[in-house]
Amino acid sequence: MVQLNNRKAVNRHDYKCPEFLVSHINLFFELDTKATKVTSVMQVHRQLTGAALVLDGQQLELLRVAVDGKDLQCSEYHQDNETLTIANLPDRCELTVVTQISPLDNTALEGLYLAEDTFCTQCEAQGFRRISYALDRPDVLAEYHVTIKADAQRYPYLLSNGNKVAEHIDSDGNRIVQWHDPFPKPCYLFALVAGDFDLLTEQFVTQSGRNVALQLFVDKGQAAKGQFALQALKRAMRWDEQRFNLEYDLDIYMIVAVDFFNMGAMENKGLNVFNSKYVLADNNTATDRDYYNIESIIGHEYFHNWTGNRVTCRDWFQLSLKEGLTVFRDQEFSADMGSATLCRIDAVKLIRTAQFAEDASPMAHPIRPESVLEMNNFYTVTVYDKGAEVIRMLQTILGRDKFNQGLALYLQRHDGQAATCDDFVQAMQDASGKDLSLFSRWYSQSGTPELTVQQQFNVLTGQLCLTLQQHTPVTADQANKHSLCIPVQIELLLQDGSKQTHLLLLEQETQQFVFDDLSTEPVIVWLAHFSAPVKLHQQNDDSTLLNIAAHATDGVARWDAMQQFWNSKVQQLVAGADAFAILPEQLFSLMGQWLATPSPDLALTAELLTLPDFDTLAEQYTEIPVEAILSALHHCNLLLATRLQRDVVSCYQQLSPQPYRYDDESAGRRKLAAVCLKYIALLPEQNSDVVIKHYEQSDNMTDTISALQVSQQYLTNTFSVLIEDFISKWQDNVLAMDKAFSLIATDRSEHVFDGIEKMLSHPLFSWKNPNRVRALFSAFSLRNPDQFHRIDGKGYNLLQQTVATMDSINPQVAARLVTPLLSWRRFDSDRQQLMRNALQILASHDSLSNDLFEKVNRSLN
Ligand code: B3K
Ligand code: ZN
Repeated sequence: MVQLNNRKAVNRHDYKCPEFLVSHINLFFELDTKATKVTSVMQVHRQLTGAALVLDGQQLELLRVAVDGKDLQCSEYHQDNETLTIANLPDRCELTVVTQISPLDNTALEGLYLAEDTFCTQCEAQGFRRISYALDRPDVLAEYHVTIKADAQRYPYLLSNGNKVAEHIDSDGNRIVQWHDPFPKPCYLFALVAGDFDLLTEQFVTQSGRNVALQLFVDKGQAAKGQFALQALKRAMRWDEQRFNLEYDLDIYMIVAVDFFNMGAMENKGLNVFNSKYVLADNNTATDRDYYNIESIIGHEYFHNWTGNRVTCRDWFQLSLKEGLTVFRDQEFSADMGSATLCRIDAVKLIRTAQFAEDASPMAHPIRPESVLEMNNFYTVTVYDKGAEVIRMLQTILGRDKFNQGLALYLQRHDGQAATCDDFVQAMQDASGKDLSLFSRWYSQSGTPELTVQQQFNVLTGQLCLTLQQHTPVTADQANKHSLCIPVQIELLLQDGSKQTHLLLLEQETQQFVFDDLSTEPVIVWLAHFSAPVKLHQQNDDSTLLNIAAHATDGVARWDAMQQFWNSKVQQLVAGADAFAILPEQLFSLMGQWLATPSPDLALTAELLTLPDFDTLAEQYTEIPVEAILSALHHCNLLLATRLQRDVVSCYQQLSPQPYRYDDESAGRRKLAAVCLKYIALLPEQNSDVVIKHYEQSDNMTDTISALQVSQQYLTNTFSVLIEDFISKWQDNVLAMDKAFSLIATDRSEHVFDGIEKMLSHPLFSWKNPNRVRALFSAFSLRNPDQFHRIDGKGYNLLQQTVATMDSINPQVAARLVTPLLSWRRFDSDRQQLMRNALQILASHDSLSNDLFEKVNRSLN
């Protein structure tokens, strides 16, 4: 344990088996907004002779403790702010603990809280200890019986995990419902919901012929908006059977949508709780992106039923065991449901921006962290998305069949258990017969490996020699780095039009790979499909990259070649080159062709025509040249708009809107139209009419938002008119208003500060609702580099004040919001000073949460 000002960080290597286990828990909830009484009756079994039982508990009022029915006196136990300790327990006993809590005052949204009028829980990672005293650790698995009592009229639905076993209304008008979950689970998977909802139902017949009742609970009046999510659930259930032979196990699967939620959703056994943003959708209010996210998150939580719930984590350091694997599974699901190319491009973008940035930040950590103060700080893009890349690399190395066998073995071996990442790799190794000891370093080493590749071709012998070299720069958390096992997929494009794909397994620092009998020197597509989460340094020149972008079979490789092309161009511009001089004619003619005859995958064409964003470009630099990148981006976009004017306009005209449907083809059409609209808006002539028409003719949220985004970026006056119209139309719809909040917060002009200020007094804004706060402030700090990184520090101050306000309300949200300030070392000295000042102000606050303390402290020291 490391002491940080009396705060206790926990280290992975300090894991100890539990001293006691709990086989059964009976919970009785008497719900009341301010004084909920929780009676917990646990069957406790000693594992270690002599040990005292130490239960976790926070912000609980203790009413009673009894052992085998006999009340304990105060002197027979010890209570502090975080624990309840009872010594001298028999080896087996029934322990009763009665506590009282106030859900109404729980603004942290951890434990039992009120989401407007709905009682709702969030227990992962350590929220259960805010409900009752418990062994709040994932390796203590118990069978739960839950009884809920609440006013029958106000709370027609009283839900918990598993199967409903009884329901009645007592003489006082209270509804009493009992639930039993036959699958032992850790307390982080416990859930309770009480409220009044509209209920959507469906049936699912599993592959073995069992009937499962599907129930989706949404706010009153919102039933029609739940249909898409419910159908997505059925698709996910079928897909998991077909792809991994995994079937659902209970007779009922419930999902509840609430508007107050700290993250996307939670996979509680049989009773998922979702942020309503990832459930509610119809064509008027949801964008194509919203539909995509809903399907993917519905899938993600469902897939956790096996990877997370049936087999859970031994300790929280193993989080990627369930999260990396489940993200991989949801990515595979999305790829099968729609455009696999677009899914992969999305995943790669996230790694290249947020994950690489995290590796370069003070919060750098391996996918299996080593030391943690606040667990909630480690639900990161590294644990989740790099974790998913590690799983994907395993599939690439082993092949899909062996990988599937490995997963089946892992689930069979550890069903009903709390496992480790090592257990997972072991199962993969045993099923495939491949030694994975070197590969497992991906779990313990943090940082972004850099790969330098070179090719040499001997015209006389037809021999191609590839030299690959790896190097992982030091990170904030780890000084020594080692070579990793990196699967490098390549595609050789030969001059006769034929293609070869090869998988190179780089296991040493430097390695050579030789290919014989080639008639001519091939063009090489490196790291095809982004086969490893690494930065690539390669020698391909402009013309080669544009050739790959034009001719590679794989859409991801084509897109990636364009990304590499623009990365190198922006570097040249930042170094002082002139855009007119460095953008080759080949580029304009290629982009012109794409506009003239877009490929059948219109969304891919849209991606090919779009420059990398600020964050992607910034990752090339140790010290990020903010103004130079923004200005390079602007110049390139402007030049493209001017040079491609005719093609853009005619492409846009061919994409005339059709009645809205959410499917791949029409979503691609809208995406390409939006890209064209952006270039049209950038043209020197006054093009606001086209944008206004796009807005006015729109019958769906996607086109509406495209018109708003484009005008907000390039046509300020038009934006003012359109956003006013949008707000008056949607002023009563929170999810649509979140989009307005984000648009206002990404205004590139200094008016953004007034805009944000004004929105803070909008009737729908609430500091207590994470969706509202994120819609304004994450949008501002993550997607408005012009104003966030202002050289006068106004952007940093705004974020600092927001984080300070949030920390006393909801520490988890505050700690997420602070992230962009942590990387102050990546900026010039003026900005460094300003960002550090902002962090120091935060550090000086008296009652900083552990969440914020850990991040600020890591960044400043
Ligand atoms: N397992 C939850 C995340 C819990 C976050 C706790 N701060 C959602 C998910 O990954 O599916
Ligand atoms: Zn998850």
